[in-house]
Amino acid sequence: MEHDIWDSLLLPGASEATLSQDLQSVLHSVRTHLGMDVAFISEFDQGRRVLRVVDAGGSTKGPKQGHADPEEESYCRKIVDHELAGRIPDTGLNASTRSMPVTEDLEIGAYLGVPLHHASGEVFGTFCCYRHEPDPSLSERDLALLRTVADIVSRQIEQRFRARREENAAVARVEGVLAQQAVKIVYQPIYDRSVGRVVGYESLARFSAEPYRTPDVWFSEAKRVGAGERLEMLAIRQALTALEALPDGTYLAVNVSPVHIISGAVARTLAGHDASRIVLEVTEHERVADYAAFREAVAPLRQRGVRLAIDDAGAGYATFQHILELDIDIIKLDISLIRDLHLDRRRRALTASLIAFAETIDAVVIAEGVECQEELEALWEFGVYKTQGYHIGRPMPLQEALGAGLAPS
Ligand code: G
Ligand code: MN
Repeated sequence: MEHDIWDSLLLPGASEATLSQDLQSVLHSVRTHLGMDVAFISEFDQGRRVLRVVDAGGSTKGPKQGHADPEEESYCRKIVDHELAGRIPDTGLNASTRSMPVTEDLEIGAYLGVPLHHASGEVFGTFCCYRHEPDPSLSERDLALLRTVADIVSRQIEQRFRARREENAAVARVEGVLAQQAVKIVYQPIYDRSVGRVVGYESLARFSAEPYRTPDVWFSEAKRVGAGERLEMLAIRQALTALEALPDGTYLAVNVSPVHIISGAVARTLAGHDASRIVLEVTEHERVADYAAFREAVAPLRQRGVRLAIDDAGAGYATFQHILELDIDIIKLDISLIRDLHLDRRRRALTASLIAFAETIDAVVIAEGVECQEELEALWEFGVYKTQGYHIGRPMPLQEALGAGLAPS
């Protein structure tokens, strides 16, 4: 099995260091139950039999974790190959163990050992214990017990390996995207009917890497493997490259997670850009653990002219906490509120409330996800003239977005 996975699962401080502890406690129970001196789990690795987890009851005499011997000279290999029985009550009475150097080296008097299998049936190591003195009472029942425990342990190890392999694959996928900068940015226009033109563009990340996955899947995977900040900053850096090309009087909106504002990463990424043309969209899905810290981090940005928008307002998961806690410039009404607005009294009622709320706190309202003329007109009736959505313009590559003639009827 993979070397590095073993290391990462067993290393103290690793997220799953408990595998070592779990196995250690199983070894301890079995060893004391059977009256043995040493119990261990071994792995066959490139011709060697490596002791991955050892319990010797604190005795300094036993082999240490990591101890390796040539596979061919080990009891483990011979047991797996059926050259040795799994139960050896007295190694001095057994013709092959008597002549093996390891018998003397490790002072093995009595021995019990069984293979560890993958789910596929393939053997990857052994579960063994031994005693310095012979033990004529060692029975087939003892061996059967060891076999049962070994099966449980095999499954446990395999499950942890699978989880770690998946995590490693996720890390590799995300690192691949970061290394290749495989993020494309599309720009979706925000049209303001009251001035009759596009006033801003929301930048949205798109990932071409295989297998195709939506941006939210990429961002949440990156977050899971601890690369959330790097991926978000990559997307923002890429988005910012368009700022110069965008028409005068328009702004660029970027999506950010509050944690990266708090960490200072956003401020560093925005440095050197015209802050007055940047809007930070903070979604309501992402909790802010510490609003005071957020306000503190965002204050210098706002002083430089950056505007703050609350994204997805009115969505099911929105708690309104951001709107209540933060000094915001823009409220973006979520697509779920806009959908069939013209047909739905409840949606209109909540929209009206949010608009009234926005007026009270001097925030601008933008409606997102407008997909048809009826929704657009329903918004106009509320006096919401800043709109975004497929009906106005799809997210597009920069050149296309710049060239799009947008004049909704
Ligand atoms: O959470 P946020 O508002 O940042 O996400 C915007 C997402 O919604 C983008 O992925 C964008 O492509 C998508 N989007 C933009 N306009 C529309 C629309 O009119 N309809 C739908 N279904 N999706 C939209
Ligand atoms: Mn957004």
